[in-house]
Amino acid sequence: MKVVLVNPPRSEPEKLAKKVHPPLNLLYLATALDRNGIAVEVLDANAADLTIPQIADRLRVMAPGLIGFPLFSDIIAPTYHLVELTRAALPQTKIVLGGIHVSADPQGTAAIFTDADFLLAGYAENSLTLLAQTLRDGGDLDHIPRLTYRIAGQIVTTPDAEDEFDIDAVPIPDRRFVREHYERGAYYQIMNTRPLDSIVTSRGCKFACRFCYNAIRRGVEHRSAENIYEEIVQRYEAGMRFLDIDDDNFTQERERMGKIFAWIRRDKLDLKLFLKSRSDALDRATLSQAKAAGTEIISFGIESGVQSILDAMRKGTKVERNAEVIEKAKRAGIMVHAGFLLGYPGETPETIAETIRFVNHTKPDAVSLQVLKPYLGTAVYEQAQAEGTLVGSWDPREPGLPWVRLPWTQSRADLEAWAKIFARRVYLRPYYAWRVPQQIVKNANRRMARYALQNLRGLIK
Ligand code: B12
Ligand code: SF4
Repeated sequence: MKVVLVNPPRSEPEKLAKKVHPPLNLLYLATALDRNGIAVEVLDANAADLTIPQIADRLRVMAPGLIGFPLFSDIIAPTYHLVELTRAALPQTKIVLGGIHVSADPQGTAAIFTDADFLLAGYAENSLTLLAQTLRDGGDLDHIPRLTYRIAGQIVTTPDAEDEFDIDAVPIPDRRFVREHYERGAYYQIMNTRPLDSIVTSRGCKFACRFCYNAIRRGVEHRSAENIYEEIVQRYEAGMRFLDIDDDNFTQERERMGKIFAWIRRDKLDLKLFLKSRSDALDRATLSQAKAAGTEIISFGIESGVQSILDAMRKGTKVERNAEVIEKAKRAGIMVHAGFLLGYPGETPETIAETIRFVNHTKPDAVSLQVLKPYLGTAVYEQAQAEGTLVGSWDPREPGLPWVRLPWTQSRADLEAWAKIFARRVYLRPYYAWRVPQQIVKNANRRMARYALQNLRGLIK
């Protein structure tokens, strides 16, 4: 029996994305299946720019016994359509869903996705292997942890297993499953032109910001420095020269980070790194270590320029400290990306204006802004539900994504309009109007030029 794991297209697939990374979630799963003797393929429809009907056609030809789809909340409606088309094309094939959205609400998701046979919550290297083995060899399903399925019309979920997760024992993901996309340079980060790979060095987060999807994960697990470095060297030897460390908080474990930076320097790896960090995790010394090891960009989840909003989010950071770290990172010669969240309860046009002032004062090299999405399982989702301010739902059969109403907003479009004002007041200022073309020319980065033009058109429309 063959398994096919499908990475669905991102939202707005017709547009050039800021980044396209290898689907590590599916590569981890495929590697586990392969090691256990199960035939498996990965269809990265995001990297291949396939449309939903094209994916269903491909799957019909591949004719697997089991198909796995990850569920990301943001693209739940197209993924629902994809599952429907797949069911129609392959009536006998079993379908399993997994990933973040499933983990947040397995039973609710099963009730909606009636074309799926199984849902697996949580990390699924072991459980998906057990499921594939059981479907191949026969046997009971009830020994598979965190599995949701139907028996006689009833939705049932098996218990969690306390035992199983030893992060250093999880095999390094085998990139050969998506070799063609590496070979044609389909994986990239818009700010760099070197051959890119990404790695994940931990799972979960010890903080509990009220908007963050990490709320649904149990605890946090960190790979050891040795285990991570083995993967870094392997990817370096495969020709990769830009490494995106996709953890939300790679910098949190300072000792581990220090060892990795020291080994990169010792072995003179010609690598550029992209890290994500909380602003309170870095000081001048770590920034200079990071720079010396090749760190080119650090992305900070700044979220807001207003202290009362950061406090409401339980972000645990300070506006002044955020400003300081942006300055220190830039001084250390590292480019700064700053991410902001618009529309958290308590936001007003005045707080948005204050955040714009923060950006224009601190001048990160790149800025991105998201309108708050109340993900299932987050504290802000529950708060909005309790206060009656949650509008819409994550049911893919309903139009649009849910949002949180503020006293001064009539629709999600109001927040989107403010997001556009924010982007204009930041990116159309002389600092960025000069800086972005400078970066494009300096790096001879044609993809970034196309991306900047695409966004500029959006801003002036
Ligand atoms: C790298 C990354 C990307 C990469 C690669 C995505 C990928 N397919 O791996 C790129 C840039 C392509 C990307 C795109 C998108 N991403 Co992204 N991405 C991440 C990031 C930073 C790391 C993901 C990762 O590798 N984790 C490590 C792996 C091992 O853990 P995992 O993903 O949870 O996978 C495990 C389990 O969940 C489960 N599992 C996962 N998938 C499946 C599938 C099946 C069938 C089964 C059984 C189990 C299973 O098993 C895995 C192994 O144990 C996360 C944030 C984070 N730190 O997790 C956001 C994140 C997952 N992305 C997110 C989003 C929204 C998207 C987009 C939808 C954005 C958009 N609007 O287009 C697209 C989706 C397109 C796509 N199909 O990839 C959100 C999801 C939120 C949510 N509630 O759904 C996150 C959490 C970021 C955030 N801040 O909120 N992303
Ligand atoms: S926003 Fe960042 S620090 Fe907060 S819980 Fe999520 S990953 Fe952790």
